[in-house]
Amino acid sequence: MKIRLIDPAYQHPYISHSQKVIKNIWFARLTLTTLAALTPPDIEVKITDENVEPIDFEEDVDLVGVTGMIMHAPRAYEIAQRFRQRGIPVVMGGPHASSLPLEAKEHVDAVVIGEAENVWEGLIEDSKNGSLKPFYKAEAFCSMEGLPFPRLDLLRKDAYMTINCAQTTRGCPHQCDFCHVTHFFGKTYRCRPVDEVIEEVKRLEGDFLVFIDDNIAGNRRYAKELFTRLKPLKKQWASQASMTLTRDPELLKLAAESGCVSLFIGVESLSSENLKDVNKSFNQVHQLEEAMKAVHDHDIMVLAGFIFGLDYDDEGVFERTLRFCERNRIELPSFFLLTPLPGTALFQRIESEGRLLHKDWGQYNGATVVFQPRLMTEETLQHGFNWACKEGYSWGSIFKRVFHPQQRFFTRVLSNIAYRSIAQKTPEGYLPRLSRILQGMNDTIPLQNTRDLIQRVGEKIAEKKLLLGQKAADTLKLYSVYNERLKTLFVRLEGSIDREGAKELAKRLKGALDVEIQKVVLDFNDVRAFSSEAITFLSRKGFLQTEEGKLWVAVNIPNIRS
Ligand code: B12
Ligand code: SF4
Repeated sequence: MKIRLIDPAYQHPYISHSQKVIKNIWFARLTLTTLAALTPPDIEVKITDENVEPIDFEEDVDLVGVTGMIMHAPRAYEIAQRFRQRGIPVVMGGPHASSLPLEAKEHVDAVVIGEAENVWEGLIEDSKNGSLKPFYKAEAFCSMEGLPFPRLDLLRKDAYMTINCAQTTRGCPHQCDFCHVTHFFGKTYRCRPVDEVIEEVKRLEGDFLVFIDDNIAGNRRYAKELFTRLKPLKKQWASQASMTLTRDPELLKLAAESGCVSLFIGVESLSSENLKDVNKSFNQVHQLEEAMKAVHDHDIMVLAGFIFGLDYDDEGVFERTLRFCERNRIELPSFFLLTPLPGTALFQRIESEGRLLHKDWGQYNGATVVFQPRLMTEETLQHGFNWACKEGYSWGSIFKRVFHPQQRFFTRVLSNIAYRSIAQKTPEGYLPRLSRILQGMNDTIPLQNTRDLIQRVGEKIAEKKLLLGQKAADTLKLYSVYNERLKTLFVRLEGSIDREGAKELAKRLKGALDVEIQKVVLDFNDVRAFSSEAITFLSRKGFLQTEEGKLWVAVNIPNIRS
């Protein structure tokens, strides 16, 4: 019996990679090499990664297996159709088929839902007997003990940056709403026996490998043991980890000592509201800069992932994020558009809110807007994203990010050049007009004078002044979001406000005036102390009114202009 396993290429004018880019930065997933390793030895099994070689649709085979993420679905279905036209049965598995098995079944003969380890041999037997079942789903997750080593020998070694990939764990202890991993693996986080991983790594040629785990440090005890055992092998490795890794100095040190040279870390957003909204509050915004520094201090390169289009993102998010990357010298920023993947909590929510634009899976590629964002239009989100991709890999931005005292300067520069070649293909995008203005509306205004402040008690302003020794904040913080759909700027104020602060606020609001802004909502609820001059000034301007006993007011443009 002959089996051909196929990884479909994503065909897209600017997202698909050229052979040269694949050779510079790409590695093959372990999907098909793992399936091949699970195939009984008496069966001839071959792999085609369409990203690096064409598919032979005329090949004489008995069974075709196709994999695919969501965006690969249309191409996977086309491939299946070509083989089925010749009467060759096709089976499909992987993230897409596992999330939407009924849809997949319309295009193939059999669908494997979830992991293949416990069903693949049985499926092959059924195929031999001409009795393929429509669906195969293992009753439980497979054991991580005794997994066969992936058949890396079946890959075209010269086509990739490396074929040296291994997996130490499956799943993730976290459950971010947008992520497919927890949907696929449930709440499990399973670790392979360290001995087996070490044996596999020892067999890899060369001194560099990629651990394709979703979160290599999800179990700190396991990770510490693994890193300790890796040290004597003197390999260099790259992987993915959640930010929690950066909070354990011993773990980070061990990672570096065991050869970790780069980590993909999902930072996702600089807004704690966004992180909370997608169940990722364990990324703590106030610790982000420290976390990036901790990784750099260990000579580990940071590939930081950011998502645009989350519900609290306004037009300022693109520039704010890019400047964060430059300030923190993030070697390789990766920008993605929020993409509701079927099966995830995010998909359910966005679909139930009627915000999905379509279900053309080929466009669910992380670079195309496929849903209605909350605070901006689809067009603004797409343009802002395109702008960030291009601007992030402009020479100016690269220059700001790559110069720092850590080692691996040339690796940093070369990988930026490779990423730049991808980013350059992104269509032109513009920075939303309000972006810069919003930076000024998200700022801290220092207080000139903390004497004579009048304390705010509950919803009212107390008559008495702050008593000696009582503390008032010495800054006024502005937290602003612009809702492009409502054409309204919401400004939440926090801290204390004196006359100078009030004047500065008025100045910035005036500067923020844009034909598009129809309304400004100032929220004074978190202002703890006012100077009497500030109250007079704000009241005279019409900014400060109590409405239903609350200290907030909606200000229309003409009021601000005057
Ligand atoms: C390595 C990796 C990458 C590499 C891939 C390099 C490459 N050559 O493609 C990089 C980092 C570049 C990458 C990029 C992207 N990735 Co990725 N990636 C992974 C990761 C971490 C590991 C893949 C892997 O090797 N797994 C190990 C193998 C053994 O597991 P498996 O693939 O699931 O296969 C098992 C079963 O699914 C089943 N199976 C799978 N296929 C088939 C087929 C048949 C016939 C059968 C019988 C069984 C079967 O059997 C296998 C053994 O049990 C996965 C997460 C994960 N844990 O799988 C995400 C993952 C696959 N990626 C994902 C995404 C979204 C992307 C991007 C679209 C991100 C983006 N927005 O840009 C891009 C797309 C890249 C592209 N153009 O193809 C999502 C897919 C979700 C979805 N529903 O589509 C995942 C699940 C991660 C996530 N957080 O949600 N990725
Ligand atoms: S930490 Fe990363 S891998 Fe884990 S659930 Fe969140 S996004 Fe997915």
